[in-house]
Amino acid sequence: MTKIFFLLLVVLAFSSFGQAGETLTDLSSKLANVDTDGDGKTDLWRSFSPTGDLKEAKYDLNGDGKEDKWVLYGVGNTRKEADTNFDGVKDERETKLYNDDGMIKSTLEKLNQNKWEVVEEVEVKRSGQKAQKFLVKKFSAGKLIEEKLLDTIID
Ligand SMILES: [Ca+2]
Ligand SMILES: [Ca+2]
Repeated sequence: MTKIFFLLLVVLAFSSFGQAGETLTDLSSKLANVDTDGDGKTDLWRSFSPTGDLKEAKYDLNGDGKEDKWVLYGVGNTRKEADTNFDGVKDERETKLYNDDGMIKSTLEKLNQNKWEVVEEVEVKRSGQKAQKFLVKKFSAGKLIEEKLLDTIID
């Protein structure tokens, strides 16, 4: 951790980023290209909107220099895609939908014999502002195999 922090300091010292009053955390969160594991190679590429909002993040999870996880940040949604076995083909994707109260639904899909299948859905249902119910549906070969209330939170 100390090593990564030191590298970050070095990167920041020689980068063109930096405006008066910004903290280190602010600066590191705005770096477009990041070497998260400190091996000298970029493994996280990010792009931001003109207003500074994170729009897209791409990751190299196995250190081969090629992207294998992509996350798109939209308005009220995020979409993640991944090549989990690093064969160059995306095989997992997840969509999350949000409203002002937080996440309302997430859907996880996996590629199975060249077909996308929904394997899990999570729905967050709210009753007023106090109760949250997390409903999980699991699928196998396109069929619903389990449906349960995962959790109930009463504030
Ligand atoms: Ca990779
Ligand atoms: Ca793959």
